[in-house]
Amino acid sequence: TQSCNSDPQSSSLSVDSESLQRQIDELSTFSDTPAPSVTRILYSEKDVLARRFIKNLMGRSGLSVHEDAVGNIFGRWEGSEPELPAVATGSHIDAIPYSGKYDGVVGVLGAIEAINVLRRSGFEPKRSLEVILFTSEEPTRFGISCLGSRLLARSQALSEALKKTVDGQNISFFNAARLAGYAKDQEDLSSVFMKEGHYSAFLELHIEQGPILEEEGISIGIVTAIAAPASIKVDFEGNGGHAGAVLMPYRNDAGLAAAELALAVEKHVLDSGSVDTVGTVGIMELHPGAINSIPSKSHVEIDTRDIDESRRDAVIEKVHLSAIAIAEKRKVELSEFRIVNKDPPALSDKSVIEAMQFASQQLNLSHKFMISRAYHDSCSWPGYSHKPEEYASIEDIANGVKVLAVTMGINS
Ligand code: HGY
Ligand code: MN
Ligand code: MN
Ligand code: MN
Repeated sequence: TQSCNSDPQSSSLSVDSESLQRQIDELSTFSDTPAPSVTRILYSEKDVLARRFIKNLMGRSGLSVHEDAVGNIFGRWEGSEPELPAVATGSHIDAIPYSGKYDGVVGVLGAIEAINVLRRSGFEPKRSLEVILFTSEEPTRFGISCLGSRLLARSQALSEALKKTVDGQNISFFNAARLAGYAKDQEDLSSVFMKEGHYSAFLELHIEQGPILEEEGISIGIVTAIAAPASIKVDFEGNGGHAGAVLMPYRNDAGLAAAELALAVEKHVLDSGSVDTVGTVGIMELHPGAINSIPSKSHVEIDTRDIDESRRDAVIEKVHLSAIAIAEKRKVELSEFRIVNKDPPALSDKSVIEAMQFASQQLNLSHKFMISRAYHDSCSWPGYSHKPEEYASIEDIANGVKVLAVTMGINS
């Protein structure tokens, strides 16, 4: 709903690109690996410092800040009609091992700057505007992606599962959260659950993480849908043994079962016949991990996605059958085949798509409707992401901030 006197005038919007770039660079220094790589794992010391940096910026932008029991952080600009559902925007600042400095970060720092842009333009929101930093969008530490936002979306299943969840060092989710200053003395996460209708709209500014906008010279990608992601954990167990003494006919090698399963994933994905089906084995661990010991255990994690949910589910089913067949053939035990998440594709709301399109037109920015193949998206080069070479120009980021500011203005 637009009303002339409260709409931000797109011609008068100015992004402080220099400060924004400085903030992106500074945030990237909170990392457990050397520059240009960024590694920022949930609830680590660097994550806590980075969160403090963000809360400080939110405060300086006049937002009132609060955190929930898992560390989702909310910065609120109260509207003139605060009882109306707010318009929210935000993203994540956790970074997978050896990644870059823009993924997620642009959607948090850019959102704070969009608030600054709106304030400088003299805009006064009717609905409240909120900037959200979501806890653990990346699955790195506890194996589940979008942890904070799933809880906000009232995932009872996740809330229960977290009571038994540990990281690779056997640190429980709740101990890790407490060390970071969250989940004080409660294991009940229902306080995180968001009331239905709490927000009227949610927007996210994100680098594209793919090559299309760069190749086509387009400023803004308007995401109409996000591909359906799924992840699976698999364990095989065999007898192990001495790499010299156990002769080949007597082996049941859990490592080779894992290797064969990885190739099966690739085969089933390619057999789908669509380039939109993708599958990756990004984790493969062998136990005990010695050159002269036959692997007695292997652990594989599979990420598979598609814009077509049923086609992706067919791949999952075939991978499961392959895991069973491989275990039988190699006489190892398939001790775990666990689907961690199997999400449907997400569709952007029509009103938000239209607002983003209107904003891009007002700002004279070229734009294109796109599907996000990563869980999120906007403009990067040359499509690198989840690695140190990830890059987006500050001009493109600033254009994204303007589109975000105008879209929030329209929606508030
Ligand atoms: O994996 C994803 O798509 C997201 O970047 N976490
Ligand atoms: Mn990511
Ligand atoms: Mn991201
Ligand atoms: Mn396992």
